[in-house]
Amino acid sequence: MTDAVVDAKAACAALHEAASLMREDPNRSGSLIRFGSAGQLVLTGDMHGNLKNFEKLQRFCDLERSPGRSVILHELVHEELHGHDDIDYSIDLLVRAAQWKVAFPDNVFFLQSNHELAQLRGQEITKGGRSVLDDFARGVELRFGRQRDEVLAAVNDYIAALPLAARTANGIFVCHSLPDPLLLDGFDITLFDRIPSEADLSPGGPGYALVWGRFQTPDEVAFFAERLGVKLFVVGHTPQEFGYARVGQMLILGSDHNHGAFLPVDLSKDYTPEMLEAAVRKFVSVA
Ligand SMILES: [Mn+2]
Repeated sequence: MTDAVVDAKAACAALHEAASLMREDPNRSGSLIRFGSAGQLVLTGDMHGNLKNFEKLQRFCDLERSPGRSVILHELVHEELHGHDDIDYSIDLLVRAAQWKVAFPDNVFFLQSNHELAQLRGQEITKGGRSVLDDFARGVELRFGRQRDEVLAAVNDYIAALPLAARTANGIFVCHSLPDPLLLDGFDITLFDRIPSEADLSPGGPGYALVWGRFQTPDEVAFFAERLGVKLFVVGHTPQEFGYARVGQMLILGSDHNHGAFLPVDLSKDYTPEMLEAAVRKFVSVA
């Protein structure tokens, strides 16, 4: 079993430091991070507190010895709970991911997701009849006791600093999801040129639509790719029982369970959707 982070001061420091690194990221403009055409970029889907897959990802990335490799993570919070007494300890993953960012600021990146955004906005999501906000706060309280509120505030600082998307020189656009089909046409793509406002991230706003959308067809994905001038999308959000699925030019990854997957992308290579799909790796293949 992995050691939890129990020092509230250290946890808050890591979250705040990760937040300032994200705000000051030299690769960032507005709410978009840009990657050039050198090195490898490792993409993931929803993690939802899965420390086991996170540790495998850290071993695979081996950033100590692989300065040319970068990794993008999203939707780290709100673990799926099974029994009534099950505790959401996804704060552990969030803090450890923040510490990873602090250790490798030029290699570790995060994106906004609907669960992180719901945590920031205090917006209830019910999973299996339970309140994810209450469950998360309970886990934070069990870990940090009376420092609970300080840690929750640091979590909010971290979430507020998250960029919305990443774009690579070889035409891959990475975000948590895409807007619902009916919103693709009128979607305000200048969103990516600015730091998202509160309105952008509220219901009816484009940032909100981006992280909550689902059910696009291959034609709708192609239409949106054309609007953004990209070739491929890599997203998470829609649960993937077998780790991934491809919808035309969009690959959906799920990284939060034993059949979870991730995707190492060679930034110097030109990918077809089929090549991208063939590059998917399962966490079970990582020792
Ligand atoms: Mn999601």
